[in-house]
Amino acid sequence: MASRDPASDQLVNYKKTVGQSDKLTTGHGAPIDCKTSSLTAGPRGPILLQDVTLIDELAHFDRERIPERVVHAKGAGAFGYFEVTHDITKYCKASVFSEIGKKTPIGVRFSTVGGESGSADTARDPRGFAVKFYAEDGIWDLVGNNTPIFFIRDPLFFPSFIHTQKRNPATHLKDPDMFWDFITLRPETTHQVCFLFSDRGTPDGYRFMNGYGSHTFKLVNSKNEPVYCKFHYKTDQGIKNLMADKAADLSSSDPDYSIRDLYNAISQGNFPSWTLSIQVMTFAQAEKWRWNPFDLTKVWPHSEFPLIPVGKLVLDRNPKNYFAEVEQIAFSPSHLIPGIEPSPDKMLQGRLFSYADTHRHRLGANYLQLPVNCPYRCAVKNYQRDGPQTYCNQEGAPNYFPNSFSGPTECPKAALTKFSTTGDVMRYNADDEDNFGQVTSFWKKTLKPAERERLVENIASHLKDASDFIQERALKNFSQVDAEFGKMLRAGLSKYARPGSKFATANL
Ligand code: HDE
Repeated sequence: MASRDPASDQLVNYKKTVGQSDKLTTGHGAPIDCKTSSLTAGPRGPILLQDVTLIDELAHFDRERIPERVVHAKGAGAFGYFEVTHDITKYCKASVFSEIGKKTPIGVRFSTVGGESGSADTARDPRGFAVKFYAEDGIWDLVGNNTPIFFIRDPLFFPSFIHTQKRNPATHLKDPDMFWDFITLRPETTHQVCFLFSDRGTPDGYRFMNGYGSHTFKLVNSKNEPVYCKFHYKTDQGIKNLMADKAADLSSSDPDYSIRDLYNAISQGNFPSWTLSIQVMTFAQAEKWRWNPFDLTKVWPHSEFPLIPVGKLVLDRNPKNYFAEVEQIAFSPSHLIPGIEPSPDKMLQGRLFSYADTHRHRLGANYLQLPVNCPYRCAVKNYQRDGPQTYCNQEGAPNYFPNSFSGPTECPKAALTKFSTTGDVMRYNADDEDNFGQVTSFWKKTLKPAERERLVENIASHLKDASDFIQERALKNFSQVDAEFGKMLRAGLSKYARPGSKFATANL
């Protein structure tokens, strides 16, 4: 037989590893005599209620699906380790960085964002890149994307923004008006939109892209001195993107392209890795910086805040079971360990709430007891008890605090660093912050001429389906990035113009 890739041979290899079949049992472990016929009264007769085998089978099947993630529903996962290569203890006391050579087990899930769990892997979309560190003192989740920035800077917009990327409530179709209406009404999206419609919007699978923690975090050292920080995880495989036509072809010929690529690479011992670095900004620098250091629509230029290398993320194990280890893996920016703290970034603050909330809905109140989520390198000791699917209920330990019976006690050393904040409480409008300055330098300095042309073409071929007035508004925004950008986009749109559209007669 012609040789196939490891993903295709998964069952063949399973058989080789396992050898003989085990005995078939019910969910309660009793042997099953027959798996081919229901229990009936006579050969054509009705089924008996006492056919426990059938009922067990159907009832379990009826409950196989859990809600898919409201965003990032389609994904691939793998496991491995993080190894420290450089000492950053002067910035951070977190256990994962404590000494060069130290290894911490990790779990990673890559994803697309807007599509459902059956959607195509090569869609133009940001990619999720979430890393779970199973540290000695708890779980640290770095729930990042393949982009250093995001579309919005206030979490109040997030549900609306996501609605515009999903389906129209009446037609159940993706809707270019919804998509471009929101984007053009909120010009702070322009930076991320340019990233998304550039070549990096369609990475060649998950191995050839970078990851970014994106937000500003706070690192704290053993003297409790804080600095602000951003995390970058750069691919050691090099960046590889798919051109738009290839990505579109793969959407139909191999919609699971990225999952397959990751699984096969790891199976073949070709372990992908990423170099983790940080950027550091002192509190004094943050106060004087020309941009808001907590604005997620902005990068910190490397020329001002150089990358400081920290270590390597290596993926060397495929999941043994996708549902158990990937569908049920639950990341949250609120899963932090001593030494890593949130900054005032409003988007991060919103996310600190949202993730554990969605996990309680999607996986249940005890989602942290699932093997893939539990902090297995340390013991969980607290006063939470019971609830659905309780597995570790802390035996006979007291379930109230304070108590006189050796229940767990506080660790004052784990306190967050003190910080002061002042200001009038109100809803601050951040519309007028600079929405275009960094995009202009992306357009002029980062992109090469051919890349600019592809960016314009990728936008035009999508924007063309929106209403004319929305296309006009988009042109106005992109022209503020650079007049040439606006001109090229107008020309691009006129190529696709619908008969009667004002772009058909555009004055070029
Ligand atoms: Fe997420 N996001 N997000 N997000 N996000 C989710 O959590 C949310 C944001 C990211 O592989 C959800 O478990 C809000 C930025 C990744 O399991 C949900 C806001 C970044 C994943 C959620 C953001 C991300 C998610 C859906 C604005 C990059 C997949 C299911 C304040 C820095 C993780 C789930 C995985 C998933 C909320 C914005 C990355 C609903 C409210 C910015 C990689 O909780």
